[in-house]
Amino acid sequence: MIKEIIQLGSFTDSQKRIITKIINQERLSIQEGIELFNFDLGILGILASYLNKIKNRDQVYFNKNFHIEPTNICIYDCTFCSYHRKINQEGSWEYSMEDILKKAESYKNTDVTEVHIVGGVHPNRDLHYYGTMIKKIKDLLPDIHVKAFTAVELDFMIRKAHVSLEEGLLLLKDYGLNSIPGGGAEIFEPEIRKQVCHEKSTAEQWLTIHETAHKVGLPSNATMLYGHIENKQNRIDHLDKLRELQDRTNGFNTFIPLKFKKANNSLSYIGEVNTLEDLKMFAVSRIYLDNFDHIKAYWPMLGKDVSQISLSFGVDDIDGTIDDSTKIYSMAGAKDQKPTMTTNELIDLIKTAGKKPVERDTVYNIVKEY
Ligand code: V47
Ligand code: SF4
Repeated sequence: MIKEIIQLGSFTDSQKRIITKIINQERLSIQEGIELFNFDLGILGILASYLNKIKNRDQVYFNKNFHIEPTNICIYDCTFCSYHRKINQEGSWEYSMEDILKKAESYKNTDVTEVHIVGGVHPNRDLHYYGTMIKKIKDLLPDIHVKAFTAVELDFMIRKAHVSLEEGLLLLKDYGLNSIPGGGAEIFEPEIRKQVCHEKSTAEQWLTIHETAHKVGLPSNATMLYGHIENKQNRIDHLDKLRELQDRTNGFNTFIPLKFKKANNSLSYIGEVNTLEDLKMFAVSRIYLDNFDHIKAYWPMLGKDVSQISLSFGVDDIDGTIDDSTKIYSMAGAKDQKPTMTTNELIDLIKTAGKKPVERDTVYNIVKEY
């Protein structure tokens, strides 16, 4: 196998060593991770697919989900974000509890398994407000999995309630929180973080919140915002911190590389990276994060076509049906302005890529194989 792959191109000695390590499933160093970006895309695809096949065979996961975005009012001002507004600013929204429960109620007697709740960091809403929201949603939809609040939202709401991080997470768990989404991680490198989200929770805080969540029995996802002002070293350093935490807790379900989308934000002038770079990012993530079972391509951000192609670059999950319930990416210029996929569309997308569609719940229990 190693020989066959090496015969496919002309590689430096160092690249040959890296290929050999990957095929033998040995862990790559930070330096080797950075070097991966210099590989030909086709070879990266082969290597990432090889590792993905060992972990997931030909299975590609999706779920039936919807989002609730209670507000886009946010105390922060991340430069990449097209979504946030100040109180009373044009384009702001703040749904009432009644609106939110009406939305949840519309999923009664459906086979949706997950609600993903995420929004701006509202100055006046605290842990008990959001906890009550979760509890009332669970009263309406007792079997739904509530994946809610980025570490940045949690950081604020828990501090506002004057309880410790662990107490805050346990309180939310008691209200019905089941897991934590991966947002707010952006890029951990302090200098870059200062330029893209200087006010909000630090990298250390993000990592501590996820570590504590894992400790109290709340699994979570991890993300990285790529394709803005960060460099390759920053990306691998970020992955390395996630890999290190996963070694200690094994609490991450999946890693989601989030591509910077340029419309309507202060970083628009940078533009967006091309598809080749997206595919490299997915393949490198699959190769470097040897202790993550799953790599997700979030189709509302990436588009359906590129998400489908990513299945040949180490990706084994494309998120879910969404049902036109999120605005984060449409406001940043994503192609699908009303993101929705029926189950049949998801199945078809996966099957045409030569893979096996598997409906999962949030924590990767199999719901149905197609
Ligand atoms: O933290 C905001 C990102 C995140 C832009 O856990 C942007 O399953 C690109 O975390 N361009 C929130 N990205 C969303 C998120 C998420 C999404 C899908 C699935 C899961 C999961 C989590 O959205 C933010 C930020 O990194 N974001 N604006 C933008 N212009
Ligand atoms: Fe607020 Fe999140 Fe947007 Fe930052 S990314 S401004 S924290 S909504």
